Amino acid sequence: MPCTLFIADLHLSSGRPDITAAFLRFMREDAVHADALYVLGDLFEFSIGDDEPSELNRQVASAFHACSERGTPVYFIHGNRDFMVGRRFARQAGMTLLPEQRVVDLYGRPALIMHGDTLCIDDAGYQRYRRITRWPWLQWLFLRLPLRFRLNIADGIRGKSARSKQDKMMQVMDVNQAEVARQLRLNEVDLLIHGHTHRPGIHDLSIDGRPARRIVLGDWYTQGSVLSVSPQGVELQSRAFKEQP
Ligand code: LP5
Ligand code: MN
Repeated sequence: MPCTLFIADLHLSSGRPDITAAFLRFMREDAVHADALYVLGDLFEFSIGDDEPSELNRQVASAFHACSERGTPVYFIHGNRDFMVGRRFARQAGMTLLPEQRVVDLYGRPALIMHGDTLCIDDAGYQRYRRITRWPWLQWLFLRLPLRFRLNIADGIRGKSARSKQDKMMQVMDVNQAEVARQLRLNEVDLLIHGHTHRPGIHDLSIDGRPARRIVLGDWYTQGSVLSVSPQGVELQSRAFKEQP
């Protein structure tokens, strides 16, 4: 049966080989049979530039490349943790970098896809930080720093972010419903697919009296989370991690 797959928030890192193994298995066993694979951000725990020599980056690029070679195109939207993934990695992975949001056609039904962090507009501190770190000249400068410096800066931001999250209410870190409705109206769609909040679910909404749907992908901390969309409908699936021998 034809299907299009969506994943997000894998947070791949060298410290979690179990997640990497589950991801590579998903690429070999599932992704290659799909019409397309969309990665909606936070594939990596963090990224400090494509020039980082890492075995993990090489493995991921090669898995994506093999998938697209076998006929399944791979599309990537940046998350708040891997927005420094650039054109060089995309080329190595044979994947297409998409802008931060995009309307795609899913078997005749248009859907708006994004990472989801831009919907969390009540998190003012984060939105300010986000705007600053997207300045092209700041990224240009950052990429010219030695890798060790960049790693230190990333560690600093990660620490500050983790501390500031402790003081934020869960509601502030979730999507703003008015912003969800605004985006659905603006893009003239009734389906929104995103990740980021790590609160998987399928939410049926009513926008101006018309039915709409918001699908949230789950993270890959304890199991895989995959959205499969086919002409028959949508299914939010999980993939158990294999027991370590
Ligand atoms: O991802 P999650 O759920 O843990 O938290 C996010 C928000 N936090 C972040 C920070 C990232 O996790 C850090 C990733 C590091 C990437 C590499 C750095 C490359 C830098 C390149 C610069 C050009 O996204 C968190 C949200 C939460 O989601 C829920 O939505 O609340 O946001 C914060 O906690 C942010 C704080 O509110 C503010 C942090 C200020 C940091 C100040 C650093 C100054 C910038 C300097 C730039 C060089
Ligand atoms: Mn995120």
